[in-house]
Amino acid sequence: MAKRYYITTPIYYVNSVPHIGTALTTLASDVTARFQRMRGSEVHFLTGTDENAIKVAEAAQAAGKSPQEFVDEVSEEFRRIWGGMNISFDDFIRTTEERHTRVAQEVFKRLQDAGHIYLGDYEGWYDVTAETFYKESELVDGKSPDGNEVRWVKESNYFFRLSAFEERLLKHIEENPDFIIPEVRKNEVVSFIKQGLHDACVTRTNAGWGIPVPGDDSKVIYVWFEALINYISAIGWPDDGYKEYWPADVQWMGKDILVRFHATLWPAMLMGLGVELPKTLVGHGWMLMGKEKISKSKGNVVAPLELAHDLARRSGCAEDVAVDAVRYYMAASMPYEGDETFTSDNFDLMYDVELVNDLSNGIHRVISMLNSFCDGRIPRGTVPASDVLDVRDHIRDVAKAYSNFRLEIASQFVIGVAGLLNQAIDREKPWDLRKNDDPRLADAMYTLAWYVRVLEGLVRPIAPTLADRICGLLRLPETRRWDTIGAENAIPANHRVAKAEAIYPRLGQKKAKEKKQMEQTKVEENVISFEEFTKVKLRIARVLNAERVPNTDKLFRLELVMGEEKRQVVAGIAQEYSAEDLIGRQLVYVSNLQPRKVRGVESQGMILAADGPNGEAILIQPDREAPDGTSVH
Ligand code: ME8
Repeated sequence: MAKRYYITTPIYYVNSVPHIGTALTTLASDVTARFQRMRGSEVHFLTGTDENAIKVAEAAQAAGKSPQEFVDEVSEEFRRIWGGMNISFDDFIRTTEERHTRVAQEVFKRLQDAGHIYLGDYEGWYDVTAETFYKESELVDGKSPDGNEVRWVKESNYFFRLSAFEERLLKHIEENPDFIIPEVRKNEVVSFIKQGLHDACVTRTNAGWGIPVPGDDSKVIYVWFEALINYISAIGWPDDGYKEYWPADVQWMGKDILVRFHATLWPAMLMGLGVELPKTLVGHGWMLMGKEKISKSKGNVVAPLELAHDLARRSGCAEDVAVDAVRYYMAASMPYEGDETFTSDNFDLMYDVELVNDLSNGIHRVISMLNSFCDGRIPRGTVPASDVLDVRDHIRDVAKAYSNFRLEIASQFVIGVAGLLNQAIDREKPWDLRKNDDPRLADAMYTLAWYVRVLEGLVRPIAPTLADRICGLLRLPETRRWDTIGAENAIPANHRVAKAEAIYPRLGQKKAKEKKQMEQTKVEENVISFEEFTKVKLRIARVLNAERVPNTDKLFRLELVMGEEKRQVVAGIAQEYSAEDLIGRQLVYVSNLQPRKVRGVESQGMILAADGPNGEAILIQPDREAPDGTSVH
């Protein structure tokens, strides 16, 4: 049997349930798995829960439950949430399972027999939150480098001779450029190893929870040491069958657990066992809230399914596609080298601009036109060669980004294709062709339907339910194989489509509708105080330059001047205004809005526009010229 494409996530501590930080790694792994399956790989996707930690036992005690009862419940909750997020894992390992404890003990024994583990005395600081040992010199103001409380531990313990692996680790990293990505993380690992590795303490006193050291019941195996083993215990190591999966093709994780654990301790353990190293370790950045990492210990968590549920409630989209909006948001804002900040405004903006305007509206327009101009059928036609070439370029770029674990880039290209679809609609103007009984209508509508089909395939790894919904509109089976995306004959002749349906209704529209209803029923509006209003700084700004944001349908990057100061904003007004219309014009600008990224471009504020009757933007301009930078009240 061909070797499987083996993908792993970290196994999560069961001291609380998943939030969008933990979900980020799992989603990244799921997108990789779904893409590789479409590529024709036999995928094996493993996730699971890390249940033997001291903090898990402490959380159980706090909940008034026995540790086993507690881990059973929380682990089940992880499964439920991953199910709700449509995570397509093939196996779920729990470190309290016999298949794991047996292998963890076997690994310990083999390393001990080979002389890699010895008995010694441990005295030092222990961070229970991160389950990590620290040297005195590593503490910052008496706390761990991450700011967690530490406690002094003095025990006789077993040590793993990590120091003996320095040279081999450095050599492996150097010879295998894809072993650790991104590059910045690799550099961190290399400098960490070069500072000198200390032997790792790999046991703790047995306090009644954990995997006992073989032959010494007074100790349990240090939770990190045995947790890492899950990646091979789940695939049946040491039985030969494990080679069907191992080495893992990609091990996804956040940067917090890469340097000390996955890129040093773990490969050294494998070297000691004589087992091959994983092919690639990806250590992505963090999702922040404000300036802090989203984390259960900080208590600033956002639960992924609640975010989806809330979106469904506010926008009116179905719950299952709301989950895909969250999946899309995570993929599109995947922090690769740096970190990303979660705000609900960013989430809403991404939803309205990318999913509603670009994707859902484009598809809706095509299906509506097929219904009204072509009797609900896709006529036989030909796609212009230039569209085929353009789209194939995009398909290649999306595939490259998925293969290189760059989800944020893949999402940009996918939405870029939605942009091309909208441009094709505006270029073909099927409504004119129809009015003039022009026979070119068949080619035009076939081309547009072909774009929708392409989008369905490209977006599938990120948003499988959304892709199914698109298939429902096209009445075509799902695209299973990547290499069929963009085939020109992908749609049977005179194929009948479904009635049009807006998959993602606009949040803005819903708000506008609600507002109208409120006015009609004379419900009192939320009032704000004068002080609250004055917090918003409005100023007159002049447009110095206007450039289209590449691969978007509606976005301009505007350079604004206000006296001495220059700012840039991204504004969705390209369908209503051209660059010539805009340059030199004075506008009203909100100058103290938190900057945010729109399609990779920083938007430092917002310009004011009214919502026209069809949702179009109508810019607000001063009645006569005022000096640039003048305050507006
Ligand atoms: O560390 N942003 O488990 P854990 C991005 N059990 N990713 C985040 C994140 C955030 N704000 N918060 C969490 C453990 N993560 C160990 C792993 S593996 C053998 C043992 C993600 O429950 C990120 O992948 O603390 C991080 O590495 C992982 O969740 C930590 O999960």
